[in-house]
Amino acid sequence: MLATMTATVLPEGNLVVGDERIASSDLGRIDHTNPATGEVQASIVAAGPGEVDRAVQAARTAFAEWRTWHPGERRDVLLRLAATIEAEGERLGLIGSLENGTPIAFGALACAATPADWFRYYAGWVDKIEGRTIPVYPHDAFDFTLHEPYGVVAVLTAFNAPMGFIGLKVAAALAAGNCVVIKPSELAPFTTLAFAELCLQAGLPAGVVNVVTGDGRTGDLLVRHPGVDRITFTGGGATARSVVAAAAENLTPVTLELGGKSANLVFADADLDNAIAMAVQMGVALQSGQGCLLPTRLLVERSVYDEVVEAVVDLSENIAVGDPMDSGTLMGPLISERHCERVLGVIERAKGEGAGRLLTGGERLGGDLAKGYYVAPTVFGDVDNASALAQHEIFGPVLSVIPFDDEAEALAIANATTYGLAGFVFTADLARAHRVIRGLEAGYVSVNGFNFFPPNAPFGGWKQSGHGKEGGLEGLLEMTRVKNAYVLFEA
Ligand code: TXE
Repeated sequence: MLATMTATVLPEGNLVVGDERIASSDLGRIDHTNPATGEVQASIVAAGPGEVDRAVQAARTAFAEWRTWHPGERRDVLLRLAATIEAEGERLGLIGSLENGTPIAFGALACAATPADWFRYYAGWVDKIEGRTIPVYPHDAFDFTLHEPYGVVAVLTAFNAPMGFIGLKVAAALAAGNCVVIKPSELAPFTTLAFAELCLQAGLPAGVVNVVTGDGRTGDLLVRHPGVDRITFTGGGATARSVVAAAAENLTPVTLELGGKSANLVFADADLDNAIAMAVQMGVALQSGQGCLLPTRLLVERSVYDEVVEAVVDLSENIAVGDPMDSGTLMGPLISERHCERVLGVIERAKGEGAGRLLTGGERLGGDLAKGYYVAPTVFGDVDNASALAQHEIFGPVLSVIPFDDEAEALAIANATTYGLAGFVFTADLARAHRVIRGLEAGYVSVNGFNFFPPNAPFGGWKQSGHGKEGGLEGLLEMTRVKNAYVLFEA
């Protein structure tokens, strides 16, 4: 049944270049494995130099016309695209569950409703990209600024939320008048391919959105292409270093949205039930821990530490782990065998080094889940913040709990990391909340809750979590270049 459904639901895995579909390349094809079953279910083209060049040329050709569209028309076609994505929510959610194990309960939200929201929001900006007039002298001169599109934007995305990244990156790029070449992760390419078809269906001209699938080789070819005017990358730090080095060849500007090891500070005066529920939902279960901004370090004030740890362990042991196609599943598999083994290796090393006390989990799940890439919800207590367990992003369902005695110590622990993506705070003390907001070295801080990627707010990391913003006016301006013009007509 699953095989039949997969065959009918997953796109064929061919490149979308202009209005062409390319089914082969010199680099061959790459198999795709369903992470819940461990079975090969489809394949994608690995785009080579020729295909990447054709995609960049298609974007360049389309750009000449796309940038001259009346703003109202560009706004309207992006609104149509948002509606088209939303109408396909169930199918996109299904594809998402098959490609990266996102639980179907969240599929339509993650793969359709959220990206559609971002396209509606940025459609609203199209006719409001305003510049400034600059006071100049003599008075018969005129000076002003323009925000112009870059042209061809290369969009490289990670496996864990491909449609989310399309919302964060492509909506702003198109609203600003750019065209895009998207290179999704080879581990989750299919929702992006489905998106490209929906763009044509909604009336975007061929070439405005192009998709070249493949692995790092294809990504590297795209980043190095001299026809690419701007790059926006979401992924890991190691890959980001390769991307920046390759982009340096043409001095192509790059936005980097990278990993994190975000701290979640729970003070004794907080609503502890709320804090505990959030700590487990976001620090262990969500996306099986495969999320960049997830609060994977739980810092708890010592006076409530034992109470919170006991409740966190109990809640973690009751997370509904299972088949992502089952509507009751809260946590699905990790993305691949290799990643699953990597996470289990981190857990074993942490146990061996005495980085903390393993309180629950730590093992690969068997039984009905043995064929998939499942790691049990895992919690370590009394973790040494200097340990690899606390310092390095694991990208799995592994929570490190650390006690603190006072606000200054909590901030020192939270900031003692090379990352700076997000910070979370639970407290009833408003003054303390504002002190901690200012004290955290992170691009995003959330107090007593979490506002799930609203399109009107800027998201992006500090330090080695990257630079650049996605969302809000900041995200739009990232996709434009400023031109200053001075005009003088002798009277
Ligand atoms: O990333 P990878 P993954 C981060 C998360 C974690 C990582 C996991 O923290 O570190 O992403 O995602 C392509 N030249 N974020 O494993 O391996 C590759 O094919 C050019 C942060 O997918 O870095 C894929 O398309 N491209 C994020 C993309 O790069 C190359 C939220 C990323 O791959 C390449 C979610 C190369 N040499 C996850 N090698 C945030 N901050 O928003 C690979 N690629």
